[in-house]
Amino acid sequence: MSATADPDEPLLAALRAAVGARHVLTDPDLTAPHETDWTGRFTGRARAVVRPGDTDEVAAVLRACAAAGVPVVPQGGNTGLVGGGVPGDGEVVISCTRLDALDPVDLEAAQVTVGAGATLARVQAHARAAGLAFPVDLGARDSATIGGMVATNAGGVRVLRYGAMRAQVVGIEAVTAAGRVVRRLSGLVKDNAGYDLPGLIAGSEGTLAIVTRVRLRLAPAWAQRVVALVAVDGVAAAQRVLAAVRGEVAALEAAEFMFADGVELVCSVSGTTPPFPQPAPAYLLLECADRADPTDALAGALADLPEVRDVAVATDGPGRARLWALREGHTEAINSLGVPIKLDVSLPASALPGFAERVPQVVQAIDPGARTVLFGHLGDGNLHVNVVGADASGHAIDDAVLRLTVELGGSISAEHGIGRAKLPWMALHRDTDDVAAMRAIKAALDPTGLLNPDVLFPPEA
Ligand code: FAD
Ligand code: 2HG
Ligand code: ZN
Repeated sequence: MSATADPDEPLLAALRAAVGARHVLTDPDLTAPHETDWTGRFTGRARAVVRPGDTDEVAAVLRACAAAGVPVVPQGGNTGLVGGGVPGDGEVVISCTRLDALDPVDLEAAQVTVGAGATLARVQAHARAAGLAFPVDLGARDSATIGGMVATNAGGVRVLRYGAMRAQVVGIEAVTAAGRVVRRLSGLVKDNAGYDLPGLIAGSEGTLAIVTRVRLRLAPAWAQRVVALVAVDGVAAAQRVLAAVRGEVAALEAAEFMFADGVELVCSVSGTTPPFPQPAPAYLLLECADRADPTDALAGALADLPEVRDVAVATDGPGRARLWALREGHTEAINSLGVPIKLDVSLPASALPGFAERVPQVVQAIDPGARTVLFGHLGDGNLHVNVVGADASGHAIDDAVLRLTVELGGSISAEHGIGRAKLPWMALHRDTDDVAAMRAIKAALDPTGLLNPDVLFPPEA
């Protein structure tokens, strides 16, 4: 009896030739971590996971996959929360984590060029060592990569001062589906010669090109920081406090919101002490950073505000980290309860309190046993809706929450993207001509649908 030839072998051989045999993974034990997303809600099967080491290898991998007619899924740290970086059925996953070189910081320009696979934490440390700062920050900093963050236009906790990821991108090097390299890394801050391809690739969720290097804008490394946890009655009270602080303290760089139940969950999962002897209904976490100590300015802005029930302040590193852990611990604490339904929405400021009140009711009406945890980036009008204890394979809760969001004038994705998670609701939020324009751009850059074909665009009717 003759052995049946593996139909994937010609492609695998081409991939091995492109990146070296040890960077083509097919053993299920090795591919598994690349096949399921961080939440556990999205999972699939990769034909192989390849780990190119430079831009030419990325181009060679794309050419090999194009020749075999096998689509690819770019992946960074696999911390995305909408299933956009994991395979569906049989794609080749291109893991970008080996593209992690860091160029020296350009002090005159306050910029740095880094590999797409460098983690956020490494880039932050690299900038810090040169006396500057990379200002985007988020809880997944030890795993999330710059390429993934550009591809999702990640937000994080400092958007209100510095903007999201796209605002930090001065230039990009990326490989298109045809294996062509689009490169704009000169660092020119002003360059209006034609379409802004880096701006377009930012937020494209791996559907237009594979990002290989990024030129980033850096910010001052502030010497002094203060964090305040402000106990309040709810969203509207937190908004009034934020408006007062924002108007007075230019050094404000984060304004995060949490409800009491989320904070209790974090404390019980992490075994930490609650922030105040008496819990408050909600909390606003504020951070200010400046050259001179911003504590007095923050205290002055908070003094006499009737909405402030209590305040805990920290200026030293460990104290600030303890307060931040209450906010950053939410995602992990929620995952410890089971596979969550996660929706990250943004709303007009005026609609935020009503939305926060109605969402748990909307969820309860569908599944009385489900638990809704709300928190988010108040300064950006961005709430994270997490539902646990519900059937995460169904879509009724996603549908109801996203419909409520759009009805109130909000966006179905504030920062995590559409991925695979929100395909059915794209047309709810973006009108037909918008989607048609996006599809035309996709078709121009990726005519055969090689790059992340099941992400961002719902299948055409
Ligand atoms: P992946 O998850 O690997 O991929 C994400 C998307 O980018 C996929 O569509 C993938 O195909 C594409 N992609 C990845 N690399 C490339 C590349 N080189 N070229 C082209 N496309 C690529 N997000 C926020 O916005 N704000 C937050 O505050 C935040 N906090 C988080 C906290 C925790 C604890 C966790 C687990 C996640 C959090 N996230 C947050 C989500 C996540 O960290 C971000 O979406 C991040 O940008 C993903 O980076 P990654 O390298 O893990 O990308
Ligand atoms: C955050 O802001 C992240 O912490 C994750 O965007 C949100 O877990 C979530 O839903
Ligand atoms: Zn967030």
